[in-house]
Amino acid sequence: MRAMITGITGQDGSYLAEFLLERGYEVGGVVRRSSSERFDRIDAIRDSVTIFQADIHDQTSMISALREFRPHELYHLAAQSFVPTSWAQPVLTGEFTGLGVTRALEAVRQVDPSIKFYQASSSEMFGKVQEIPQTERTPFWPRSPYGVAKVYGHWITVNYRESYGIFAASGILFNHESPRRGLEFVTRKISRTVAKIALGRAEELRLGNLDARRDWGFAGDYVKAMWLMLQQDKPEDYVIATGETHSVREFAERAFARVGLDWEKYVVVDPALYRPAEVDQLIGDAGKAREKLGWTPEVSFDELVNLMVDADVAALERETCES
Ligand code: NAP
Ligand code: F7E
Repeated sequence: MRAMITGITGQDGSYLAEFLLERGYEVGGVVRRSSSERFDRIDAIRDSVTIFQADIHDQTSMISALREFRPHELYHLAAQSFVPTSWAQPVLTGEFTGLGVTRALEAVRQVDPSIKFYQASSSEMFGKVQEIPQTERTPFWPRSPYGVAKVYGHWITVNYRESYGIFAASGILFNHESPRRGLEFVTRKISRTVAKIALGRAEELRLGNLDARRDWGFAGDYVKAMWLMLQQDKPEDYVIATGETHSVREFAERAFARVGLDWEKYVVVDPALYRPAEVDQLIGDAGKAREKLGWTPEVSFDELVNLMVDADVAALERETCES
């Protein structure tokens, strides 16, 4: 089996590539050209995957990559994925995160409509939540240009399924984190800064809205759900979540506790980090995924916080030894 991943250099792309390689897949990765290559997340598997230079902004390059690699499955993960940037660059976010999905689907339609397609939909589509917990049937009310673009990506995936019979499935994934999470996202910002404070290299942690609540899981668990969706007889959409919600404050409290510190002594609230419109609380019901895919998350909230803090402490200590 051959699988192609757009966004292979990102958090999820790197875990998914490892997961597929372990199952004997040949893996191709779409990487856009930039002045400096950023392959750190896939360093360990760099020689086991085939890299194709393409950009989801460029239809021709997507078609060429598929023509050359001829995958059986395409996991479309590439996107502008940081919510605050979507207010700073709303048009670019619409292009990459929204229309990029159409370009990926068009490439499938034109090259080989039997390629199975996975779309990385998001709990940000629920935004101002219309029911608690959120399921596949909960109406969307996105609260950022990112969320709006993801709603477009979600519906164009459904539309290509209905229009052309493409095996296109959308995973509505709630927040999932790991030591490979980008440093700008709140969980990694917390784990990294806590590690720095514990090692005497920082004095405070500046955060925005401490009351925001998220359903946080471990990325390694979530990529398995992506694969399971493409192994079913019929393409469908699934919510992937833990079913627990925690506040940013709780995440910070646990992270500081892991290194034996009191969070209240170090966290500074910075109103500049508040968002123009906030998603106050998310909690998903992954009952359908449990029943139909046999999927359940394995890493708990406490384990997630601990493993992220431990990884950042270890990484900083390694950096010290090397310098
Ligand atoms: P991420 O770490 O930000 O990775 C995004 C990837 O997309 C990177 O490899 C990036 O490449 C690539 N990319 C961005 N623009 C591109 C372009 N124009 N052409 C080609 N590649 C481009 O995101 P992630 O956390 O792994 O998330 C993966 C997907 O799931 C995203 O679509 C995200 O929106 C969605 N999602 C994430 C979560 C979550 O909690 N993590 C939840 C729901 C949905 P560079 O290295 O070149 O920047
Ligand atoms: O924010 C609050 C912030 O940036 C989480 C993306 O993967 O998950 C992610 O989107 C919450 C928000 O993730 C800071 O206001 C407080 O309420 O870690 P985040 P996100 O916006 O939930 C979804 C599912 C995706 O699809 C996205 O691609 O934390 N918060 N203080 C802060 N957030 C950040 N980043 N930085 C702070 O200092």
